[in-house]
Amino acid sequence: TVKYEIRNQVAWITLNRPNKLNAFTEQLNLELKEAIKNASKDLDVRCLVITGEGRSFCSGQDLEDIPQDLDYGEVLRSRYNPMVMELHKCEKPVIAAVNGVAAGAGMSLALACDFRLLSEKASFVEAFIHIGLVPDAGNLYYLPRLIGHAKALELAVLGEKITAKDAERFGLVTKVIPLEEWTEQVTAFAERLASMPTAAIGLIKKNLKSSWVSTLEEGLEKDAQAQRLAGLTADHKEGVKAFMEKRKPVFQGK
Ligand code: LHQ
Repeated sequence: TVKYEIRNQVAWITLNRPNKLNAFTEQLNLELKEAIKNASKDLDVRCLVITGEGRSFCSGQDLEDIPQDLDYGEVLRSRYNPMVMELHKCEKPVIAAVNGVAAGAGMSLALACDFRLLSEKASFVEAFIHIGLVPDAGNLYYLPRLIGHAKALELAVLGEKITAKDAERFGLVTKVIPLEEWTEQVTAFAERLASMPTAAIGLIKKNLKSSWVSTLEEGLEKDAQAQRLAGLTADHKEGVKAFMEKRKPVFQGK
């Protein structure tokens, strides 16, 4: 239910249940988690792209496949939370290439990624409220951090369809891409990230996340620790050397 391909140091992870708009089953949760884990540790991968097959990104939990033997808390703990944590731990840039609707936990998945590229026809739906549930899988953690408390509350409670344009307006997306340029632009963006100083990107991700729970003093110390590591990389040496030689740097991701 997940396609996994590596091209030019980019891991392409495609949710593949198009007839159900790529709704989550236990199998899909598991395969996605494994794909993220594999890409995170594969030395040949320097960027991850998560996207959906067909006309949708992901429609959230498959409502025909809600397990009867577990309460929802356990469904989240056993199937969704490990997947979100795998993304959280990933030290490489992760792009959600939102090709169509991202609803419920499908929206949560996109929020947990570092970049959101949206096709013109993509949309977000906080579908949970329409079936009397609450946003889960990290949705209420990421959303206020991305767009602020007031807007997060509005979206989560009202559950209205958020068009790509709306999402762009309130800062939820990196870029909205015209349909005819979709594959080309997503590929170019992913390959650009894959050619950047990967270790430094990992350190930026780590320190940005911890900034939410750090004092300034702690943050300054984390800057120092991260810069010590970044300063020891071959990519840093190459960056300075290329600058001096007035040429484009060639980074190796370490
Ligand atoms: C679907 C689904 C779907 C099954 C489309 N399931 N078939 C919850 C519970 C417990 C624990 C864990 O956590 C969660 C987390 C959650 O994610 S809760 C939220 C679950 N998701 C939803 O409530 C979204 C339900 N889907 C929709 O609201 C719409 O389908 C959206 C807005 C996604 C797309 O609308 P349309 O573009 O109009 O497409 P459609 O509704 O016609 O759907 C196409 C087909 O896909 C249709 O089947 P059919 O046989 O009629 O062609 C849908 O039944 C099926 N489908 N989402 N989540």
